[in-house]
Amino acid sequence: MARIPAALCSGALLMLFCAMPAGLIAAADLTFDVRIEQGRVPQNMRRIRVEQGDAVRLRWTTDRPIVVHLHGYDIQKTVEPGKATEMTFTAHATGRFPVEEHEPNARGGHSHGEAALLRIEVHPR
Ligand SMILES: [Cu+2]
Repeated sequence: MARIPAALCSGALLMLFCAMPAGLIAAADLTFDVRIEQGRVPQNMRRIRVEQGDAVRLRWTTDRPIVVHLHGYDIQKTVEPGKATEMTFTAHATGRFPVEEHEPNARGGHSHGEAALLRIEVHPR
């Protein structure tokens, strides 16, 4: 597990913290409000950056019913107009994880929209 670099660990008060895995003391609770309009997310929300161990909450709203799927973490939610729908997870796995729209198809499976709604980047701590 990642530890805080020793250079940052001067002083007796920090000793206790520095003995702990960095993820335990620095993880953040992060909430992102994501508005979908006509199946798209505003440009400035298409890349969400978090750090490993963060508790992440996405609060989705939409102007039409839509099914969103966070790949990798494999969380799927149906979002309806008029109420926020939450998607929560702890960012254990690092990497880039797209959230895509799921569209039912004729064979009873699903397909994805042409582009990801957004990507979540989980950076190593
Ligand atoms: Cu999917």
